[in-house]
Amino acid sequence: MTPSQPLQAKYLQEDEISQKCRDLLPLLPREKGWITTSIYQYQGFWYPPKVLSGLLACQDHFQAHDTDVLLITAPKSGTTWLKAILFCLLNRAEFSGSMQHHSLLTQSPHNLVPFLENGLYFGQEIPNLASFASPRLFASHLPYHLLPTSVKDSGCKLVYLCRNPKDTFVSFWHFANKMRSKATGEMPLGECLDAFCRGAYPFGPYWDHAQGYYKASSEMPERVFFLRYEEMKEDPHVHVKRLADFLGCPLGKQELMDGTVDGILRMCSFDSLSALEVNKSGKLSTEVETEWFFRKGEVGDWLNHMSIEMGERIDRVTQENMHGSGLKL
Ligand code: PAP
Repeated sequence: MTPSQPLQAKYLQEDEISQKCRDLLPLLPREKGWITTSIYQYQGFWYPPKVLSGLLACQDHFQAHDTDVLLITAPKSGTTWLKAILFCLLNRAEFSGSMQHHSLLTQSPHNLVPFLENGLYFGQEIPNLASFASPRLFASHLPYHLLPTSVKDSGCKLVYLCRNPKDTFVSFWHFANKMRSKATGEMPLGECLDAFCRGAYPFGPYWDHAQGYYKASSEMPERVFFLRYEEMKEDPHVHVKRLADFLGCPLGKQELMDGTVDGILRMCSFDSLSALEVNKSGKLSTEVETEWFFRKGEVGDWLNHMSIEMGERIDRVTQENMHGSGLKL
């Protein structure tokens, strides 16, 4: 890739989409994208073309198993962190006693817990998932109503992580600017804020995304676990234990005393993960640099980038779009 070529020319290439997606695009509402030239609205949510292609392939081909665990997030809600924690929880027997040879030391959480529409089903070929051991752990940014039918029909478990919309927005804006090449330049924050408030950014609208899973978790608490980034930050021990219970692998008496939870949280902390070589200088198959997933990892960083008025605007639009769901963000 030459320095003057926008990164998106290699990532999210529009000419690599499926014929099904290609036929669909002209029929869909279109907006300017933050990373790709355009994003398209499909069944109420917005996607870059290649992600839409992955979504359609995933809906057509992904067969969920009853034992699967899916981590679902809107982008920039703390996906990388929860991927690491869930991987540790579900594979803790393998690494009991010593974290020295833990897979997280040498592999990105995004490789250990791959995305569906945004990863495994991203290319032209239907992936072979036979090598994934049970319980399989995947991630997705898909809204609830667009999950593959097999996910809803199976007994698989969904963990949904959401984050304060103002921090989510600021995190996404930073990430989008990294994804854009120097030649394309930064997106003005105000322009992105307008789009965010209209819901027109990848996997938006934010509030519809969160509400879909909040409703599902209220109706099926044994299948859908609703968690907030901020509460994980405040009391991670409590929520790791709740997660283990939900996933059907509760922490035993011995584990509760021998520092297992401390070990997992230390391993998955922002400081530990971001200091690892694989997360400092690695690249995912999508060309995304692993260090872009680690910026600050703090609650309330939006105040360093937006005015109070801008924050109030996000609060107002979030409030207006809550439709009396009972969800407070
Ligand atoms: P994705 O949805 O595109 O996969 P995601 O991991 O949700 O990305 O977004 C990265 C955010 O999670 C960053 O937030 P920030 O921009 O506000 O800093 C990143 O710093 C944060 N993050 C990554 N790892 C951790 C961690 N171990 N603990 C807490 N926050 C983290």
